[in-house]
Amino acid sequence: MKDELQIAMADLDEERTLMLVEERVKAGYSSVEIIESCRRGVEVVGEKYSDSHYYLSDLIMSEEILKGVMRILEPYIPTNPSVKGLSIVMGTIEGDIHDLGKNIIIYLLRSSGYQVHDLGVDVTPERFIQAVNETKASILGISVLLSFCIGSIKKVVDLLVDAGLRDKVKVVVGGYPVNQEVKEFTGADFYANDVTEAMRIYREILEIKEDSV
Ligand code: B12
Repeated sequence: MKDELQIAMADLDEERTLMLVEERVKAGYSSVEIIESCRRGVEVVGEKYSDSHYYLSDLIMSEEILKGVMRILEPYIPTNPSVKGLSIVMGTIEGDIHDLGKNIIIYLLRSSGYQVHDLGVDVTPERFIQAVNETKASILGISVLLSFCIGSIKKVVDLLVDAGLRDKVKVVVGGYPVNQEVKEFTGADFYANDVTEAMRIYREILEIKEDSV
């Protein structure tokens, strides 16, 4: 079935994308479903960029449209009282400045009640460890879009082991190139390359934490 929202996003048709988002909100679609359609649209933008049908400016345009989508969705993201106070450190790994996906996940987590410490982009493995120490976070989320930066995530996990923190922190990696192989290579606990799976994982971690109390 053709997804009109995905197509509008892929065509970089801002007006139509935002109109369809408004329509879907009114029709009762969840924020996660709407974001997922948009993400698939941006994926097509990336493919068109790779095929030289789109330019770098088009990638930047997709970012602008996605920000507009998030502005519409923000008031509709449901809160979950049981997550109050659970602390998460998030950042994009060293060498990588992609942050759209990370920011979407942060939006959703904060709106759900999680306390998220956003380290931004191009974050060194040492900075991640420092932040976990400072905040006593129990979840570390690392975003990666550039395949050649995946090695630095393994370094983060190794440093957590060296610091004696590995048992205290669940590591979640996310982004376009992550898969089971990346999870195993880096030593992470979970991986997600779409918003539905990402939010399922955070719920699962929450349940594990509640069971262990
Ligand atoms: C937009 C974009 C850009 C924008 C980024 C703007 C920004 N502020 O982020 C700009 C123009 C700056 C850019 C630059 C570059 N880009 Co770029 N970019 C993209 C593009 C088209 C979309 C990425 C995106 O934002 N998708 C939408 C979001 C919503 O999806 P997402 O990131 O996957 O996030 C979702 C999930 O993965 C997950 N998630 C993400 N992070 C996390 C974290 C956690 C903890 C969890 C749980 C989940 C999670 O949830 C999100 C919500 O659904 C992709 C193509 C693609 N298919 O991904 C290329 C792509 C990632 N870029 C690429 C490249 C090569 C570059 C450049 C090197 C280009 C250049 N020649 O200069 C530079 C890199 C600069 C750098 N050092 O980082 C390649 C990477 C190839 C590779 N495998 O290594 C891609 C795949 C394009 C391609 N096909 O060639 N890019």
